[in-house]
Amino acid sequence: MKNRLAIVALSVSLIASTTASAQEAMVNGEVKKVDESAGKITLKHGPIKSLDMDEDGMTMVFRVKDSAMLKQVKAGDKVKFTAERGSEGITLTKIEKSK
Ligand SMILES: [Cu+2]
Repeated sequence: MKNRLAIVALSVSLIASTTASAQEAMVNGEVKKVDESAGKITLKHGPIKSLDMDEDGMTMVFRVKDSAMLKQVKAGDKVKFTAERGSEGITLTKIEKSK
């Protein structure tokens, strides 16, 4: 009985994580410059469908939601990120190093 409950809980969390990753597709990019004090990062990035950027290899400056996000990355790193259009321009909502 206890085992059955554990299996149910596990499948619920699996469904939840699959849904989350489908909603926000990560974009591949490469860090060109990090400006932690300004809370900005320059990325060369692949197409971002949700922002109508179909071009590959575009380099641009992004604001970040939280400048602490910039501590995890440095120029030259290959990264995956998500971005959204906010009131102050396009903002990175998530960034992680890609393996
Ligand atoms: Cu762009």
